Order: sequence, then C-alpha cells, then structure tokens
Amino acid sequence: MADLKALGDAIIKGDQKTSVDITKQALDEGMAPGTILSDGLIAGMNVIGVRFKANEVYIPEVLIAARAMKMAMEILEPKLVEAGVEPLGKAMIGTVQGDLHDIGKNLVVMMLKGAGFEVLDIGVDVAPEVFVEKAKESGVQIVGLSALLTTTMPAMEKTIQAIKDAGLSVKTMVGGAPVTQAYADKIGADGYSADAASAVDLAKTLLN
Ligand code: B1M
Repeated sequence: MADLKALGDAIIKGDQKTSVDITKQALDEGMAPGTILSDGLIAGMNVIGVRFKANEVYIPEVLIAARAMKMAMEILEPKLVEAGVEPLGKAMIGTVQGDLHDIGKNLVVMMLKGAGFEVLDIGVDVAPEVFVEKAKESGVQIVGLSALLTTTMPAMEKTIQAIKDAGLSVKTMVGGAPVTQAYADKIGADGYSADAASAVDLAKTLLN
C-alpha cells in the first residue's frame, strides 16, 4: 500500500521520482486524491516551511522540495478536480510596478500552493490597475504584493489604494526585503510577512 509518510519524506528531500511514483501508486490503489494531497504532499511541504522559518534549511532546499511537489501535483491535480476537492483558498500574487525581482515572490507562490492554496501568479512589474483587473476577473480572496526596492515600495501603497477604490472585497498582504510591519500598517495592508513560510500562516489567518 502507498506510504504517504514516505511521500512526505520524498517532498522534504526533493526526490522527484519517488514523489511521482508514490503519488501514482496511491492513485492506482484508489486512495482519495485529497488524502494524498493533505497527508503526503502538503504534510511534506509543511515540514519544509517550519524548517525554513527556523533556518534549518535554505532557499535551494525549498526550491527543490517545491519542484518535487509540482511534479507530483501535475499527476494529482486532474484527479483533485474530478473529485471536487476545494482549495484552501484562492490567492493572487505579483511584484509591484517598476520592480522585476521575483525570486521571493516565486517562493511565496510555491509555499502557498504547497499549503493547498490555488494561486494565480501575475508576474513582475504589475501596475495597480492590472492588480485590480485580475483580482476582479479571478475572484481571489487574497491579493499579495511583493517589492524588493525602496523605490518601488510606494507602488504597493498605490496598488492597495486602487484595490480599496475599486471596492474589492479582498485581503491584501505584502512582503519583500525592504518591507516592514510598520510600513504595511502605514499603507493599510491587511497583513505583512517576513518570509515565504510565514506568508502561508498569514494567508490562512486572513481567510478567517
Ligand atoms: Co536587485 N536589488 N536590483 N536584482 N537584487 C537588491 C534588492 C538590492 C538590495 C541589492 C543591493 O543593492 N544590495 C538593491 C535594492 C536596494 C534598495 O532598494 N534598498 C537592488 C537593486 C538596486 C537593483 C537594481 C536597481 C540594480 C540596477 O539595475 N542598478 C535592479 C532593479 C531592477 C528592477 O527591479 N527594476 C536590480 C536587478 C536585479 C536582478 C534582475 C539582477 C536580480 C533579480 C532577478 C530576479 O528576481 N529574477 C536582482 C537580485 C537577484 C537581487 C538580490 C541580490 C537578491 C534578491 C533575492 O532574490 N533575494 C538583492 C540583494 C539581496 O537581497 N541580497 C537585490 C532572495 C529572495 C528569496 O528574498 O526577495 O527578500 P526576498 O523574498 C523573501 C522575503 O522578502 C519574503 O519571502 C521571501 C522568501 O522568504 N517575501 C514575501 C518576498 N515577497 C513577499 C511577498 C509576500 C510575503 C513575503 O506576500 C505577498
């Protein structure tokens, strides 16, 4: 019988082949896709998140684990859709206007996906009106903004204002190296997180 603990361990190690093999085996054996997701893949990514926060693993390990998760998800995703498994929540994330840095944003996207969120990645250098338009179109509950330059931080404020002006009922979260909780409070963001693992905790809190 497919071993979901071993599946979680394979994600933690970033072992793509084992992750894919166990996912396929579990599906072949008729295991519920939602169980494979929560008890195998997400369980593994949660461990990576905790270790990343504690500085026990670093960005390369997180990227390798996320890649293994992505490979397994490619097999699992159609079955999850068939089974009607609902994502934890829907989020959209982009790097603000004028800013091309995306490594941190991509990590946040991966960790959120790893935690069971459906995530729309809208890329870099995203204008406030594009954030608004895409949030409207996609019906997300959370909009995430990333900025790495002190010169693009004001674009966060403009984007949050544009979201408020449009009357969208979404929660906003911000992050990026120069961003602080004080800045997030000043510009009226609903939440700030310092790293990708904390972004998952924050997103879960914002949903409630
Ligand atoms: Co740029 N760059 N860069 N750069 N770059 C920095 C940010 C800089 C600090 C370097 C320096 O001078 N020491 C500096 C900014 C100074 C400042 O404003 N205070 C800088 C500069 C000046 C520039 C240019 C202006 C350089 C130039 O052209 N003269 C230029 C700007 C281009 C532009 O954006 N318009 C530029 C360009 C680039 C590259 C294209 C070469 C490249 C980006 C490649 C890419 O992203 N695809 C690059 C890089 C790589 C860096 C450094 C070296 C690394 C950034 C990074 O990826 N960190 C950076 C110096 C440094 O940080 N040591 C630097 C790793 C990443 C995982 O961390 O993004 O902080 P981070 O994400 C973390 C958290 O912040 C958080 O979670 C992540 C994971 O834990 N987080 C969120 C991030 N977003 C979040 C969103 C959330 C929640 C948490 O919710 C939504």
